Amino acid sequence: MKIDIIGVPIDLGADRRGVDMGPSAIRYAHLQRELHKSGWEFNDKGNVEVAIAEMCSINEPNLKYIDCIVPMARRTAGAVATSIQQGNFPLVLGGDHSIALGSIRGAARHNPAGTFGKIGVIWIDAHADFNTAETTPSGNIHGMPLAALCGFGDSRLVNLWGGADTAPVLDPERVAVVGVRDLDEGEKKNLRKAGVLVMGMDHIDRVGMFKTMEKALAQISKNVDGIYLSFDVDALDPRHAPGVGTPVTGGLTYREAHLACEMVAETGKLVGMDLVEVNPILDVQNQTAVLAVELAVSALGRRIWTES
Ligand SMILES: [Mn+2]
Repeated sequence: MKIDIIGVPIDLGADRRGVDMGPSAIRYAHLQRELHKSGWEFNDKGNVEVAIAEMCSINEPNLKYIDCIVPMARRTAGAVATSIQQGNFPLVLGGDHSIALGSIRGAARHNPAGTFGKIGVIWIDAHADFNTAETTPSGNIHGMPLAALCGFGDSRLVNLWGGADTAPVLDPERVAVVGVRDLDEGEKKNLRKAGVLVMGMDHIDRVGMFKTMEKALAQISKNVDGIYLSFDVDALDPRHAPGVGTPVTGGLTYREAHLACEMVAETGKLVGMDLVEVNPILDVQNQTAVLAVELAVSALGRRIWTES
């Protein structure tokens, strides 16, 4: 397996500037060296072309910068689809979480069955990103990608192309959100309606990360051709990940985050991964980007000790 590194330097989906520098920060945190140490081959594909805020305008306050986000998502979907078609593993570096509109669409569209709805998703995040234009308190599109992938929300986000690909990308019953602790009221209703499995911090407190991930993986890997991991680093407690735009206290510990990634790797079904919301402007000595690199290698299968 060869890893394709794909950067998507976009901050238009978020309130805070700075996550557009996430791909640079993650590369600077020795991503290539760490992949090499584990013996994986990789290709850095560079960055997907994205507009900057000064080139775009907020025409719709409930869908800020949608006119610039949709083309970014289309390009990202194309890059990820190409990677998977070539038998490679796309490692997609954000950027804010709106990049998942493209990355997961690209992965689902070109799964081995060639149809939508055949991949399961583990979405590790402090938030569920399940708002629509109607429920969003901020208008920021990085709070909407998972809803759109499940078929909820504005048709331009649900269906980037129009035309034939009108079915939702994901079956919501093959989606689990892990680590959440900050949900909006309308978003909760959307999640219930969709039937997404929500494993909040309260659940992790009670049963632990191991059982939480066992349940999540069991649910989302039924009848799927692959699993996609979308990892928002704000899932971690801000003690470990200070460099994020929307920190929420009470998050995952360092080891809980690694355990989740290791368990995803053990399924042997992982087809691609996002690492999003690293904000070097708010970070301390690039430690959040270093953490992102460590989580990626865990998800790819590096172990502290493996008996052979
Ligand atoms: Mn997110």
